[in-house]
Amino acid sequence: MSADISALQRVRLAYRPKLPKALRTNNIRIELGAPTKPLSDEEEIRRRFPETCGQPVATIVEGNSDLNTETLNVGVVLSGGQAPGGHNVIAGLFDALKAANPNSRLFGFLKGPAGVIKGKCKEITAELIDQYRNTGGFDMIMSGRDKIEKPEDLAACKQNFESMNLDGLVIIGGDDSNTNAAVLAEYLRKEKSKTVIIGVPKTIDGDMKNEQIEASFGFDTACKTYSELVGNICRDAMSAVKYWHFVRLMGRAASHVTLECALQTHPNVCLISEEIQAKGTTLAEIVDYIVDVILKRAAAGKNYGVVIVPEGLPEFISDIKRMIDELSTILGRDEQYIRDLPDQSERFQYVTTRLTADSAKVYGSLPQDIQEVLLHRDSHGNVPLSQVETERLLIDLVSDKIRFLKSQGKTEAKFSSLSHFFGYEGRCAMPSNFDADYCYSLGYAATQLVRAGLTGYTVNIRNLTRPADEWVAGGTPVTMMLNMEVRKGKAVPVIKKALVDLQGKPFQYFSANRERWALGDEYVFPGPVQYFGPPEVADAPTITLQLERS
Ligand code: FBP
Repeated sequence: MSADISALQRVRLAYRPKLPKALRTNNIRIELGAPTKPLSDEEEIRRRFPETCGQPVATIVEGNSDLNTETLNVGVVLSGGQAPGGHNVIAGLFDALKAANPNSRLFGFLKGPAGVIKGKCKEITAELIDQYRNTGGFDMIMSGRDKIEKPEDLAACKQNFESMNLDGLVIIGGDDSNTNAAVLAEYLRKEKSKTVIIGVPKTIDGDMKNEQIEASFGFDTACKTYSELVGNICRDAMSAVKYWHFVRLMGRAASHVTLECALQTHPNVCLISEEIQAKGTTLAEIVDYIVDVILKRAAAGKNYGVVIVPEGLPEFISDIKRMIDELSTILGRDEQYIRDLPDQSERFQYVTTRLTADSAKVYGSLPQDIQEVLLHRDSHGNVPLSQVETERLLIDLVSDKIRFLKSQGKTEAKFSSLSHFFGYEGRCAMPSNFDADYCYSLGYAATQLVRAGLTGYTVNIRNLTRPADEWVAGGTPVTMMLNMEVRKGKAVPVIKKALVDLQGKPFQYFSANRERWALGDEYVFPGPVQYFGPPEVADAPTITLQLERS
């Protein structure tokens, strides 16, 4: 790491994250609730997780401590995409371990789950962690997207844990990585290993949430960072009065990030994939809707505006979704073969002859670069949506339509467009106070679950819209969040992704206001993340969380 640090980073290194009241004392115990059930597909999930399915919900409460105070060796790994606050989870883990027993040790596995399989790690010392407190990024131990899944990988992990005398491993990851944590926990239990596995809910996408897990960490900072940028663009649009800005926002399948940014900035158009899917809206209808807003604004003398779209959009447009699902099945069978074909035209030929006629037509209508991206899946079977330039596709289709309408003498709208993608800009931002506190608390609580010998749990902190003092920490059995889904053509157990709830308050608020935002210039400018100042500026959680919990 560079020896030069910014003035802000210097000050942030000294920031003391807030903890829930119960975690501020060493006199704590775990209270266990009633046995739990998987979300659905109970029989199949019980069959696959006989050792860990049905475990009770855990809550950390004050008093009568019976937690392990012996010396513990604990590992930590960062899995998947970066999210602001990862270093604070590790800081919380470290501080809690040392508070319980100063001889306990924490080891960071390097470059994600691959480091766990290969047994590559470094010890997290006080000197090391002190350089990373309250910083963004995952660079202290780095991340990766490998999956611990094959029998030989599971066996390698067990062996590494034995040789390190590891009492617990904390996997910081999203829905797929927490699912993976459950698989590893189940395997280790069956093998009578002493190592317990605890997951931490991470992802800027905001899609790992449920009754127990109110938010994934990183969503807060990422959305605030993107909202600052979208707000700045809104102001530029109304200053220059000559551009339509099309902004795609990261967030994978779910539209939580885009919805939060809309709530924070009030753009003229915001597409929510879940609504598009529910209504069965086609690509042509989406284009018609955007063109309609552009023409109405042009008629009012406003040849400018801002459109925001979620990166997951293509997977929610009915005909494109069908085509992607068919492609996934083909890739599940022949991925390597397709990869090895020498050029794009052969891949195109191979795929289109195996798709149904309708899907082949949809695939053929997409630009070549998008066709190529759609032939890839990550280790969890996800389409690499961050590389699909939906904003450009929409600009092309909207331009064509406006050109056509002009040729018919139906409009005189001027349409000049610019495209943006905000994704990687927000994933390593310096964590907001909310994420700094939340992540530190998650790490602190994860240590307590390890001390209690629990395995196959995702740590949770509830009551997040209240001051940190009133937050409640605990653990959710991962099997409670599982359902069966088809990935790469095979049914597998996975944590159900939380998509935008169209009956939920955040969407309802957006839906009630979007018409006004479309035609008026009702933009809001959130400005940059603030670390100092009144709590309503520096500590407030996202609007989504506030509305959901109100
Ligand atoms: P996680 O689900 O692992 O948290 O990743 C989130 C994300 O930022 C998505 O929003 C995005 O689609 C993806 O990662 C990009 O992946 P990559 O980092 O491999 O380019």
